[in-house]
Amino acid sequence: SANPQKIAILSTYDKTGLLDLAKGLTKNNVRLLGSGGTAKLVREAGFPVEDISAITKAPEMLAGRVKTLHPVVHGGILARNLESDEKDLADQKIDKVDYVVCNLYPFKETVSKIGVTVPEAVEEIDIGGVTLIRAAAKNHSRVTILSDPNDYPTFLEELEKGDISERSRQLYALKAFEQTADYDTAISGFFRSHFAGEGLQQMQLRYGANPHQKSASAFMTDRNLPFKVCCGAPGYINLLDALNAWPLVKELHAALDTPAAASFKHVSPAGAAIGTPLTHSERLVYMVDDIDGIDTSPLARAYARARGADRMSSFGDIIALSDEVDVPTAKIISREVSDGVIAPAYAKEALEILSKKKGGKYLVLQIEKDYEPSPQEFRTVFGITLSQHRNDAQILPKDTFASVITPKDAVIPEPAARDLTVATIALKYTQSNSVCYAKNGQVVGLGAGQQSRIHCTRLAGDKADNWWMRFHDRALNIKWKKGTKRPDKSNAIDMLCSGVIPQSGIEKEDYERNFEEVPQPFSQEEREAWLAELKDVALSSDAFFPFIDNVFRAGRSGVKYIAAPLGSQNDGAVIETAQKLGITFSEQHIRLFHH
Ligand code: 93A
Repeated sequence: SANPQKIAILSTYDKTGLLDLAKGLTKNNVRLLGSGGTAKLVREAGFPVEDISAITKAPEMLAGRVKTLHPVVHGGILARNLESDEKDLADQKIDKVDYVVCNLYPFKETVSKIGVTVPEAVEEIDIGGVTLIRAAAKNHSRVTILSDPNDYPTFLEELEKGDISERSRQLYALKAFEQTADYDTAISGFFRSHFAGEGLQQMQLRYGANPHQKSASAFMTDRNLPFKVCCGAPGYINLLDALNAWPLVKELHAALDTPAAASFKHVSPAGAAIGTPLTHSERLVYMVDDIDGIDTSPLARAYARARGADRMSSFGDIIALSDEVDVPTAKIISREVSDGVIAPAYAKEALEILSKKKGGKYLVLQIEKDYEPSPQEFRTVFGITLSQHRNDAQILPKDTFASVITPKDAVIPEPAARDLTVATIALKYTQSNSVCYAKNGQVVGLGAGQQSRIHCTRLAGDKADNWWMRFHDRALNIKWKKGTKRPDKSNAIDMLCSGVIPQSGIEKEDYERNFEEVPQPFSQEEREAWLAELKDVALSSDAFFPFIDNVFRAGRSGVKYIAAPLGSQNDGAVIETAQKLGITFSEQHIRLFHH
């Protein structure tokens, strides 16, 4: 007929608003068909409704597992206004369905209960309802899908005025697919936690960022995790560190063709380096003078440098190593306070050394060397999903520092290009704002996570100064009291070198008991004279310098090369200041904020 009676299928678990809806539909001359419980409720309220089983001529079966799964139902929903579809319906005596009202068994609520079994959860997996919703949403050009009781009133208002607009049908269809996607995510999450195997596709973590943030995990939906746990059990922050540190060293090795290492804390590097040869005093300052085989292990040297840059910050680090871990590297790690290491491979003997650390609880992760994450990344913050293309920009010495701005025609020498590369790649994995000073193939000062750029530049500069003071004869020749531990030595050296020696009381006693012979504090003159020897430092900034103060501060810590993005109103003044200080300034074309 030209204007047949419209048909609605009702099948709801949550029966909120159902009777008002039935009333409105009936008033608008819509024929109602309902699944068992839904039809019963509507009928008992006095509205005309037929059982779906009466239409399908098939009873609900398998204790409700099959209620609405039938060609009469789905043919009626999925049919288009096409001649061929109309013919199929006529042949099978099927009426077109215009409205589908459905919401699903409460799977999420069920699995959130403590101690729920797999069979209990499985019974709550809605199949027929999801099929109703998906079929109606697919055919939204003709059919309206109401999957949220909150939408009933506006739906009825629109129905009163005539029919449901295309725009509304689209929005209802969108909501429907968001709901079924969310529903399936909950099911796959439950199955993953029960069937995937711990440590393969997913891993339970003791807690999140803090011990009271229980229920924490790491997982992938499309493959197994690209790392395995060889020893220990990772925490949430361990993984944040490891999964930032690994790409840093991978990238550093690729860019400079030398084994690389990083020492991470709180999701920023404390140090990062490639394995350039070590001088005698570097071995002393980095406390690796007695490590056998370090001369023939670039990886061990890289970690010695990464750990040595800022020993205070590296205390309890997560280490990333670009290559198979050898015995010299494992030996350095074994006697430092550290939380864990991530590397693509471990020599047997090296793994044995690491597995004994921390009473056998030291975290050892092995990562697939060739693992590439998908280009789009997602996170949620305060319930909102943020998505972005991963920062897969490549930092290479040849193209990134090619644009020397001042002095005109200056060429950046190879060691400086190397150091700028180290600094810039380190920044790519450092919480912003960030500024990094580098020399000898390693970070020597890094300022991370400061809201003000000059504070980064100062913090990093002060760290570079402190690093350099540690090479002063007085720091190298400290007479330690026997039995002084490495962290206590590092702390005392830090106080001496940064000039914060306690003047009195028990704090002074605490400082002095480390020494056989208490070293003289550095005078202002001694300090200035020694710092004047710090030269040829490279500096990189993750974004442009807004003011010239940054260049002044850099100049005070021996900076000779700067790579930074341009784009500030003060670019001209920044470049001019570099020029006046004899600093080579090159444009680093990519901004590198990281959070
Ligand atoms: O077990 S089911 O997956 N099999 C079905 O064929 C089916 N059709 C609808 N569950 C099915 N439903 C669901 O039943 C709906 O999604 C709704 O949540 C519930 C409504 O059942 P009743 O009308 O008997 O209260």
